[in-house]
Amino acid sequence: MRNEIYLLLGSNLDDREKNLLLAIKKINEQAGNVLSVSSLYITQPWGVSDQPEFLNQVIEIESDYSARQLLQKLLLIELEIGRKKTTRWGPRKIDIDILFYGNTILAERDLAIPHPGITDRRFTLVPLCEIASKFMHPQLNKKCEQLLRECTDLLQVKLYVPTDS
Ligand code: PH2
Ligand code: MG
Ligand code: MG
Repeated sequence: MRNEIYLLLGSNLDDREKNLLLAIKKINEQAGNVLSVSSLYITQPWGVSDQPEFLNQVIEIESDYSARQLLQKLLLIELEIGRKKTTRWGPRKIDIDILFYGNTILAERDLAIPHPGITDRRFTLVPLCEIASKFMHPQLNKKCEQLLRECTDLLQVKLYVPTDS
């Protein structure tokens, strides 16, 4: 059952590409079926500029878990990959954020869906639009492609071309 769950993956420590690949593998094993994946993007750090560039990617999954159960699974996967406690917006080996859970709207202390940062983050909107440009933001009632056109964030987002290994 496709329920249009979109996740943002990010990494800016150690082997970033490997961290994202491992996250996708673990998500597919433990959280839900991975249905599609965007390209990888090299993105300028947002929020705290004095840190390494990120690799970001958006994926779509389907899952029988509720949004809250899914959050628990994703936090566990972050820990397994070796995420340490860090400062807000600081560097991290892996970050897995729920962007959309279908048309679900949730505003709780530890879980807000849709993710409140989507509209002002080019590093999220560019990979998101690659696989979900027609998806409608359930609170703003605008398609992702429109959110990208209206986004005023100027931080660079460049397609990442993986080297053979
Ligand atoms: N994540 C953050 C803070 N800043 N910047 C970029 N470019 N990409 C991220 O994934 C990112 C960030 C905290 O989650
Ligand atoms: Mg994040
Ligand atoms: Mg996070």
